Amino acid sequence: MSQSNWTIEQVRELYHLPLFTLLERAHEVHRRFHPEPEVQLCRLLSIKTGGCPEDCGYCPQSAHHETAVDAGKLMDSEEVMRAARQARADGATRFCMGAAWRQVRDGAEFDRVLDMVRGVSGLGLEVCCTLGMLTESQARRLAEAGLTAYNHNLDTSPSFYGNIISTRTYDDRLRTLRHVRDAGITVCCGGILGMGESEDDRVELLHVLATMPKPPESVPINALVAVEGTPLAGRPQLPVFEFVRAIATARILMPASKVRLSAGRLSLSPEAQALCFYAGANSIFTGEKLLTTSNPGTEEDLALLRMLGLRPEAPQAAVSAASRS
Ligand code: SAM
Ligand code: DTB
Ligand code: SF4
Repeated sequence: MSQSNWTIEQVRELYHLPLFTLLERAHEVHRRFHPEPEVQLCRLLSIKTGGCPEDCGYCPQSAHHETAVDAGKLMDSEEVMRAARQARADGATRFCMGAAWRQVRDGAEFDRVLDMVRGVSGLGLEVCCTLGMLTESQARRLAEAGLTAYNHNLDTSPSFYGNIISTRTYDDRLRTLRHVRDAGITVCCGGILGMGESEDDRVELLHVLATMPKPPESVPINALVAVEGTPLAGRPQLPVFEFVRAIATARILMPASKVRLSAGRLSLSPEAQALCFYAGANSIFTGEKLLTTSNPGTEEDLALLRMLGLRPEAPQAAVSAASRS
């Protein structure tokens, strides 16, 4: 899919349609592009936790905030492989490794991450990493190691961004995303809703995502997990219908992408999650932990999908062939 020419007015109009009109349109697009009643299960692992020099206002891993998260070292590769095998056994088809780094530094630790990418890819899983900013050559090395996707979120609109993060700019984010794209790695890029942004900020974020030279193949939509000790602790939850509107709009704007109902599901009822799936969400993280915060358990999620007549997405044919070797 190449660059789309949605205008900001068109996106705003979609977002503000009567809810059922928006849902109908989104669901129709969803059925056309994703005819199977499937939801991809992904698993997250924090391979390097806490002590991050960035000051992202939502993040429990920032060294700028006093939270219950302690800084740790880069995990051992064998331990990572154990977690990836468990994820595959639990039905996940994508494994995402996160590090609380501002940017990747060349050296022994990056070499170990490259080994982890090779190892997880060898299990037949899609492999995603989120490691902070990347140079062109680092993106190339990740691609060579077999990385499927790189997650790097824009988080919010360009105008609201400065209220949340001061240690890097929107343009820094866009630069890394370009490096990822140029290296031939698929892009995973989305945002967080419920940080105090306006409806128009949500519209702007969706517009930026949808009008990139090529839209992200994967769009994670996170509901803020308001963690104690972060500047956003105590923030009231976003009304569910705002969240659903953002998912439906994302589905219409980026029809072929995976829209991922990401962090914050513990604060969404089964009914709210069902609406999100109807609106076009077709992926979740499973397992009791995201990176540092809690998430519904796998059994609970499988029961919810069953109840809704949805099923976990099966591994792709090529991927399952790799996993038999
Ligand atoms: N340090 C890397 C970076 O910022 O790109 C990777 C890890 S970072 C934790 C990955 C993403 O998690 C962030 O971009 C943000 O969108 C999301 N995230 C972090 N804390 C969150 C929270 N409390 N609630 C919702 N999403 C959160
Ligand atoms: C994304 O957009 N959401 C995931 C993934 N990308 C890396 C991370 C959510 C993290 C939630 C807070 C935590 O558990 O620390
Ligand atoms: Fe660091 Fe990423 Fe958390 Fe920001 S979101 S503080 S860059 S780990």
